[in-house]
Amino acid sequence: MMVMASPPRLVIFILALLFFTFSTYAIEVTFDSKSLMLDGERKLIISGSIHYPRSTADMWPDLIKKAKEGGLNTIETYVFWNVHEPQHRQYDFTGNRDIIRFLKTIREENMYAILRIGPYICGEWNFGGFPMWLHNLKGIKMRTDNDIFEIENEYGDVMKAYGDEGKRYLNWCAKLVNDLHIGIPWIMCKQNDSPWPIINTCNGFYCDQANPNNPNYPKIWTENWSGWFKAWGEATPVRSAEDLAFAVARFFQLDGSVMNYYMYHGGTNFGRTAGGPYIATSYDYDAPLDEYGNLNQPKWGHLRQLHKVLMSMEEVLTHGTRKSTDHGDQVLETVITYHGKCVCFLGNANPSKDARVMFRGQEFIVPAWSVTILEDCFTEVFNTAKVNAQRSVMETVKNDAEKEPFGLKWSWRAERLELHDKRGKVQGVILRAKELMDQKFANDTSDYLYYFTSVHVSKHDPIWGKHTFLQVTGYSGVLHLFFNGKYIGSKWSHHGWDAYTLEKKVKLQLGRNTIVLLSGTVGFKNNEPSFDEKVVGVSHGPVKLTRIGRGHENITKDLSKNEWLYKVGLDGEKKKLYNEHSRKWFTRKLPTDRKFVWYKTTFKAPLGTDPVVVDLSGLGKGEAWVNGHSLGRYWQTLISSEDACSESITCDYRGDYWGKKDVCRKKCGGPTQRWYHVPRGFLQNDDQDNELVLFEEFGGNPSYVNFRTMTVKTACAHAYDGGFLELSCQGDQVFTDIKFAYFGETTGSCGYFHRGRCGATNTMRIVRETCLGHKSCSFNISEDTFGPTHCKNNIDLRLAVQAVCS
Ligand SMILES: *[C@@H]1O[C@H](CO)[C@@H](O)[C@H](O)[C@H]1NC(C)=O
Ligand SMILES: *[C@@H]1O[C@H](CO)[C@@H](O)[C@H](O)[C@H]1NC(C)=O
Ligand SMILES: *[C@@H]1O[C@H](CO)[C@@H](O)[C@H](O)[C@H]1NC(C)=O
Ligand SMILES: CC(=O)N[C@H]1CO[C@H](CO)[C@@H](O)[C@@H]1O
Repeated sequence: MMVMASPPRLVIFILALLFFTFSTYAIEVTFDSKSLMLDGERKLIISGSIHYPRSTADMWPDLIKKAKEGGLNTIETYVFWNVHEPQHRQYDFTGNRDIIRFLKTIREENMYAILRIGPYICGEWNFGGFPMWLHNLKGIKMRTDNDIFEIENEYGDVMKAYGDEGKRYLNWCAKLVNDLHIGIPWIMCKQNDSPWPIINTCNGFYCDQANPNNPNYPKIWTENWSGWFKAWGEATPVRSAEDLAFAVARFFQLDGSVMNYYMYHGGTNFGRTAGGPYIATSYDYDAPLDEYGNLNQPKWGHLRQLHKVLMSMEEVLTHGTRKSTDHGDQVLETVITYHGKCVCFLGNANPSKDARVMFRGQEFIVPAWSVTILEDCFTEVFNTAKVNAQRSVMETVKNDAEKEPFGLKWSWRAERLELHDKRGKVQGVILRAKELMDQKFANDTSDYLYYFTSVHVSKHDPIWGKHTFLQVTGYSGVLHLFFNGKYIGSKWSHHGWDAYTLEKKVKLQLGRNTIVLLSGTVGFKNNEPSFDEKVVGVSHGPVKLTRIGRGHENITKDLSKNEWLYKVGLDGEKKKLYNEHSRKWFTRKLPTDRKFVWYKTTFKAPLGTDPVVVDLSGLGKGEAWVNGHSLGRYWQTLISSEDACSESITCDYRGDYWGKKDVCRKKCGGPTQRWYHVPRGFLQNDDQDNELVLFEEFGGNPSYVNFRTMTVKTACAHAYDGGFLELSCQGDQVFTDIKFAYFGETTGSCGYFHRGRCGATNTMRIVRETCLGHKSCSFNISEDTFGPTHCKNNIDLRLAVQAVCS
């Protein structure tokens, strides 16, 4: 089941298009209905989102290079306010927050950049990119006509909820940015009423049917959702290469000229940057580049071929005149002509029926839910449903630098929980209030906030008795409960945003009884109207003691207006246990299944250049650090439901991706994430020891933890006659075996290919000769290459290959 009930990735609003030239000189960016123009020259913009804080600075050159090789000419990113100004007036542009270095890296590849300046950003990013201190400024009302709050972004979908003030504010924003005269166009996503000259643009899985609100605007697709994000307790979403290519080809068929993949590289929500709440640490997004920066094949390669075809037609697509003819049954032909040149698209949006289209005297078979592109309105050069790119099967490989991969030696320390002392006192209190506070008041410097109170009970008190319960209602996150110095229970919100009530029987004592609530957030909300005002923590409560009376009537004492004391964060966080070497850690009696424990171990970095991951199986919930860098939160015990995945190995790409395409999900019935990215930039080189520290909140066993690398072990293809196939291994690996190779009639899929009745008998020998011992190899797929197949004319000739890399 799809779990995010909140609207998908919402919205957008103002975004500046900032184009960097190859030289240091700026260029002028203008537009009309057909395209953007850079210094007067029409351009197709094929862009992809890569968010700089979701990778490390040393990964940027490779990611951007792979994006360029993948056929993009532009990289898009948000600007993340809360990473740059975590505390009021304290700025940070170091490490992976160095946006200028990121933009320079883009320029070094001779690519353009689109900058979405925010300040609000949706992006499954903590609190929509707003620093929490902003919310706590006196008199502020966010995202509306309010003097303290300034500028806006991604507003279209939520504006209505702000009434007239919302509209006034929208116009104020538009005027503000226009008055800056910076020489580049401004755009607002999903803002159908954007005021001139701010271009409204579309976000979605498909944007072919969306049109700008002014005939003089180009058609821009700012967020083409290349996949989807993961949340704790959910399975892994998958969007097929065929469907994504279909959406892109349709968009360019129907007047599109600027398109951006959201995401091209999703990356990782390091530290506590994930929003949601309950957005997972991996932000892989099933994007063309995977979380670690590997090619996600066949998506990357299939789209690359499409981009090459589109770019080869740039002149006609950006200048030409379009004429579309409806063939019925959702089949649409579009002819685009310019100065005697011609490009044609045959689109079949029927989700189940292949189409035979007669076009200029030729018959074309256009598979269901696909687009065929004809280079000169005659030769088919691409069909979105025919994937010629390799399918890579990623596998983890054990750490060759460790002699005993499962023999990590652990030491540990218990978290020093803050409970009342004998006299009822607590240390480190930052606030006393006669109310239950929303956790946001603490400015989000830690996931954890303590709430303390105490109750005096006398013999005559109506709640004094044996059958007394403590009930606490919390919102959005995790709660641990302590009574009279003892842990009595935990509970958490199901999806992250819902309320939950924890009820536990307690043993009252005469005199003082102490109550401690330890509330933990798992990312703050990042979307929907007034998301910044949603309750977090034990806020409204109530917190009450209830005794069940003799006649089963309940006697209740509401503690919500008691005096409450507040303390932020864990003791281990304050002592920086994730990055210090002076304190004592224990090596004996390693505890397992114990709450609130810190674990530490050392390991050697795996050799080579393949991405490094750590397997956190066996643990509960918490946060992990390597050499002081946070890898993010982990949550191994929140299991996704069994029934959200398809039974079959392949998922049908046909039909609208959203909603019913839940069948494409993977990894149901297990933890949402098993492998956590350890960027090589966090590791010490050579033979030096690296340190892994875990804070385990729920209880688990670290003995299963191990480090691995992620690489391509199997490369498969099922490519079409007339196409071109390139097979590659990753890093330093080469092809060492060919398990299957046949050109002719072939069926099945990777790992399960079968020969049909006819085919070229030399295929295996030719593939072996070409590929074995090489990092990559390529073929023109035809009888010229593999020899005669003796297949009848009505058989689709395909090359099926399964190769092994090592
Ligand atoms: C949170 O930030 C606000 C605004 O900067 C500040 O006034 C307030 O004192 C901070 N609260 C805490 C608990 O640090
Ligand atoms: C009394 O409280 C108990 C424990 O919360 C609850 O299960 C029960 O429904 C309550 N009874 C009444 C009559 O409200
Ligand atoms: C594929 O064919 C093209 C032209 O037909 C040729 O230039 C190219 O070298 C061939 N590639 C391979 C790998 O055979
Ligand atoms: C999920 C979503 O927002 N889909 C949208 C994608 O774009 C099309 C066309 O603009 C909309 O109709 C969909 O609602």
